[in-house]
Amino acid sequence: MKVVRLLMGLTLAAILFAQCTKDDLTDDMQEPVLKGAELSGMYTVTVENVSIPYDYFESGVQPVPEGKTSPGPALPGESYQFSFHAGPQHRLSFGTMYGWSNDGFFAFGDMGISLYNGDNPVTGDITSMVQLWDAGTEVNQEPGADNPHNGANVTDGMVMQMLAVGDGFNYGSVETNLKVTLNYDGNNRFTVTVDNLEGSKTPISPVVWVVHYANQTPLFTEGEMDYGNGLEEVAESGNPELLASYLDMHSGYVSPIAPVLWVLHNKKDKPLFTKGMADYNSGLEILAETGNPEPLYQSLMAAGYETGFEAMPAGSAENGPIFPGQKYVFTIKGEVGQSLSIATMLGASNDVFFSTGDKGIKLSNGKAGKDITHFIELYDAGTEVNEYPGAKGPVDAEEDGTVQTLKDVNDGFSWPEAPQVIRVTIKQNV
Ligand SMILES: [Ca+2]
Ligand SMILES: [Ca+2]
Ligand SMILES: [Ca+2]
Ligand SMILES: [Ca+2]
Repeated sequence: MKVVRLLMGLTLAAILFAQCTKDDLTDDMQEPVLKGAELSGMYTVTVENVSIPYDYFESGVQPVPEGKTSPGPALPGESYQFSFHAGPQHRLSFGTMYGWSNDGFFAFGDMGISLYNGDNPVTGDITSMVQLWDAGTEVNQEPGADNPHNGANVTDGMVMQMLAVGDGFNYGSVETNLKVTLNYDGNNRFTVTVDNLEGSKTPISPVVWVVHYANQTPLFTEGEMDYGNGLEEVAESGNPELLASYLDMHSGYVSPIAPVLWVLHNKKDKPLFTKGMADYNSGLEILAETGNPEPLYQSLMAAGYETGFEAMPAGSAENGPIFPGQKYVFTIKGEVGQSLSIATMLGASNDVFFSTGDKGIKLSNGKAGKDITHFIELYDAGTEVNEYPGAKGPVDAEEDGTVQTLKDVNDGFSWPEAPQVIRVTIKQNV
């Protein structure tokens, strides 16, 4: 589903770009819109984060037991395996039905588990972090293959640990039924194996999983009613579809945009970088790797440029990056014919930044706001090795590269297109 949506998004973007080439738009920008207007003035620039604000990072379902070719339960002696990406800021939650129960499921605590211990990925046997839960959506009956599982529907029950329910039935301990192992594959990728042990008392259902953030309870909240997003179906029938599609709709890459640096210059100058050449070592590396524009700003000031940066989101009293729905608004004093370059870090990256390119864009007359997003591209500073988008690990690796568009880097990752994250408009104040 997500693949389809992503492809649709890319197709749409391709169509939009196909309608006008960069040169057409540059020509248009050079055309004075207001004949006879003042040839200098203030411009207001607005930089917005237009990303879709997904709640979670990644999600999925593994419906096929290892070694099988079609979806189905994992019987005793069988297992499920699934892989995902995560950084130190992420947590993992999953759910799988205790098949021979009415509404029992195995899961971590409601906030999931951390995947890093300081700088080190967590690996090994994590079975002790798994518990058996009662979804609170069906009256319990004796677990087991030969017992009826036609308990009455419950509409006001709470999700609780089975141990706390105290129904008197013997489900076996988690350790006698399951073994859950976490493996680190490198490059921010983990693989989880859920072994349904030979001596297990029950089959288990396809595993639904989600990689999320701290303080989120994506599958359930202990002591509260089921959310109605599909966990009831997982816990009562082992059907993962509803929950998996809900999580899929709410999972994806989201990045903040860092404070925006701007500089005015002559059209022949390339004050920020030269495409295809190493970073000038005047502050772009810091901007691209940490989001801090100040060292680059200081260098440009020292070199005599008209420059500045905006670090305070509109309507906020504190400096910080802009998240989806937020924007920076700032004013620059420029002259028609001067070039404007901007640079701002794509927050959830190693050294990727948005820029108008090494030549910048030409300021023109016109009090109507112009959307200049089509001049903005994502660049890689060539100073830190890229990692899986949004799952940056704790250790950084120096990169001895050149500044180039992210497209030209070809790092094999699927990054967003610039207009999926940023919108930049400029308006001349008359
Ligand atoms: Ca129950
Ligand atoms: Ca029910
Ligand atoms: Ca570096
Ligand atoms: Ca890089």
